[in-house]
Amino acid sequence: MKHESATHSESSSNKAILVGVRLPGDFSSSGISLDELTGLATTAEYEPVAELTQRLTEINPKTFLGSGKVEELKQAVLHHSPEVVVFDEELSPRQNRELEKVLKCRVIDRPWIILEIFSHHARTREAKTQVELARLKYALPRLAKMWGHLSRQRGGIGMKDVGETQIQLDQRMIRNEIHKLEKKLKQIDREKKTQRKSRQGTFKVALVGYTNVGKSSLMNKLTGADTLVENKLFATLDSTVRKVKKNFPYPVLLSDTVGLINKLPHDLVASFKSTLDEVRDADLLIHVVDISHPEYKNQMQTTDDLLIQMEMDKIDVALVFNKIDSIEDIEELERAQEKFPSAISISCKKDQGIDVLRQKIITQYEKKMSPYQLELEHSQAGLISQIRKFALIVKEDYKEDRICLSLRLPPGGKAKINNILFPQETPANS
Ligand SMILES: Nc1nc2c(ncn2[C@@H]2O[C@H](COP(=O)(O)OP(=O)(O)OP(=O)(O)O)[C@@H](O)[C@H]2O)c(=O)[nH]1
Ligand SMILES: [Mg+2]
Repeated sequence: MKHESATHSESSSNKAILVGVRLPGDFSSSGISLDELTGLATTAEYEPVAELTQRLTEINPKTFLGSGKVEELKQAVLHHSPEVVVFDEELSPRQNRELEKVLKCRVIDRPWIILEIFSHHARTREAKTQVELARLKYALPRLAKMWGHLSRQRGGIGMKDVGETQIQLDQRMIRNEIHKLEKKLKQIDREKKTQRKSRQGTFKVALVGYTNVGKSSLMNKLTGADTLVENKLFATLDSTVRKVKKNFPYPVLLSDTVGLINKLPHDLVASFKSTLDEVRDADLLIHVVDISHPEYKNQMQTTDDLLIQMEMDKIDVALVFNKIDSIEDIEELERAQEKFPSAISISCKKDQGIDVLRQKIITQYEKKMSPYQLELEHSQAGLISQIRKFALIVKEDYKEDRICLSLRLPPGGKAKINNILFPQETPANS
């Protein structure tokens, strides 16, 4: 896996021991891979120093792992004196507490490390509110334990903004805080709804996919924008929407958004509703896959599953295989292309296949357009330039008493025509 390694040369205080398991009922023969957890840990600025894996026949309700493995883990903790032990699964509050007691070391699980990363990467009011809400919801049932976590303010990432005051908060106050954040999000939601309404009548394309597959890179390629691209998990947390006109016969709204990952904390998905609504509103999804990644099939499956969970599986999808420049096994690419013949293979890095993808977007757009006949007075001829901004004018027929236009309109185009013809009849902020 390609991740930036954290630089902790001067300090070893961020050392982490990673723990992965194969859950009961999972009979796959492949080894237990901690590559992704390593990526999450390094992105969260920990330095993985040891790994421990176990196939579980049953989950111990008290300590998650069997007693022998817990003992082994205890020895590893004594040996390495890490800052944290990170589990690749979600632990129950009880398991988390017990493990900390036995190991005498801070224990965090996969949802928490994802929340730490989100918290660190959140920039906008919306993202910050969403992450804070998810963090508090996660913390609530774990309160006794979280006091310890929240008070131990590690330098570097995550918990800083939780602050001293929260240590004194009781459950009721956290509930109040959750309530406040939910209200704030509702307000943000309303604002975004108004924004989305104003975009009616323009074809909307949303980039979706696993984290780090190259969504923002593709956004930049298609728009000429400079959205943050980083070899980091969850570099993007917000939705960026841009109007693309260059090389398209009519403007397209393209949105880049937060990446997905396996075992995404449930509260986080729920909290990111307003960010993800940008995707829900799209006419076409571009599902970007990093075809050079050894786990690309699982990543595709996770993305498909999450799209279903988020009720976005009814939207048309164009599949894109990115990073073909760094693929090692060319036969694997051929197999993938055979299995998904409509997929478009591209490389953002080498600028390959982008034109083919652009053409595909145009084809999909045109498929969604419906024919429409419009008659205008000659005095309304000035409106044609406004109509041309979003509709395809197939024919302009200047008759003696009127102008007859044969149009092809995108979804929402009729409402937009009405807005242009009768601007005063549409309330501005409804
Ligand atoms: N080799 C290669 N690397 C690429 C390509 N496209 C993107 N990358 C790299 O992949 C990494 C992730 O790219 P991003 O565009 O930030 O990916 P993302 O899907 O937006 O990631 P998140 O926002 O973190 O979910 C960066 O290091 C990019 O330079 C490509 O075509 N080939
Ligand atoms: Mg991104």
